[in-house]
Amino acid sequence: MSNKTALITGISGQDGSYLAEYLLTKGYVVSGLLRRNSVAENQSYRLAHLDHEIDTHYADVTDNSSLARVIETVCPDEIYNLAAQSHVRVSFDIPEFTLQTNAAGPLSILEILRRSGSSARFYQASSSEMFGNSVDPDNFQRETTPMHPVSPYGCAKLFAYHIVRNYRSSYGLFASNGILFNHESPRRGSNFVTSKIVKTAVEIKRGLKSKLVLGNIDTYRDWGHSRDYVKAMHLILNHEVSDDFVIATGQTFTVRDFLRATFERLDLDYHNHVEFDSKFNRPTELNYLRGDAAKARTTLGWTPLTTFEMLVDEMVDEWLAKTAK
Ligand code: F7E
Repeated sequence: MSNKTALITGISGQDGSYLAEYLLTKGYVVSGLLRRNSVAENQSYRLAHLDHEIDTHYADVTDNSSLARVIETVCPDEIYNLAAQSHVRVSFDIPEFTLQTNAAGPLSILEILRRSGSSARFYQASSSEMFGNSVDPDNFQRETTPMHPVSPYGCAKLFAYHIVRNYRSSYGLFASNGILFNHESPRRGSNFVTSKIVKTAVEIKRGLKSKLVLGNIDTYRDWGHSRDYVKAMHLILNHEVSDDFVIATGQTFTVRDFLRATFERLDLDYHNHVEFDSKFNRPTELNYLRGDAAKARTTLGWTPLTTFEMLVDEMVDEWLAKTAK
């Protein structure tokens, strides 16, 4: 068992909650940053079951003095920067906020570490959105694939990715990027497409709704499970050297495939319920994602355990249980 201390920014999110659980099983002391929110429950519902096991601090990655205070207080061995404005379409509506949080935020943490001489290891939640519509000739994206983001979210994440590499080479910080492809779970926010589909399909099954309104359902995504992906984050920070790794399943499916699988699981035909609204489209769309995680597999020994079908089943079962009378 470890006696290390981890600090997780974004601990109240999907990945933050799974990572906190995982690190606790490894014996870590776990602390996290919480942003102030007018509805406190929105900040804590994913963490309620860990209430007495973790330590949370009000702070914000856009508020440098609060970051410095928490880092000084917690004195972490490992920092996982999961805090972000994580919605790609919303990043077109609030591009400056997205940049402040997703790009300037990680830079602030790196600067605090550099100036204080801290030896904390730093993990940056980089994203497959950084690739944009760039694909290798064999139809995969990997660490060496050129990155040409197509959203403010992707552009901000690309800055963070590069500044991590820059602080690693310029100052010798242990700072690593996990380039994570889409990853879902029953804890996924309901404005992301998988969770929106599952939640609404279950409500249709229960007679609470009759239709599901979506945008472009012909894009391809490589969907894994958050629970598998947080293990990769830990392996990345516990590798001998800091480095960058693609984390993905290597399988790709369309949104339509996810829709069909979910509705079939509930004995429904999606054609009878799905409508299109262009308000869910993005000004530019990322059409195709399929990640090659060979480097993580061979270097870190990481492999995903959850298949597409298992993911759909788990999400559907959870929403059925939540809405059971
Ligand atoms: O969209 C299409 C949409 O919002 C997936 C984030 O975790 O993964 C995520 O970003 C696809 C897109 O995820 C709706 O146009 C259709 O093609 O679930 P999403 P995302 O944009 O891929 C990456 C790796 C991240 O880093 C991000 O933080 O589904 N789509 N209709 C829709 N999407 C949404 N949200 N809502 C719809 O109604």
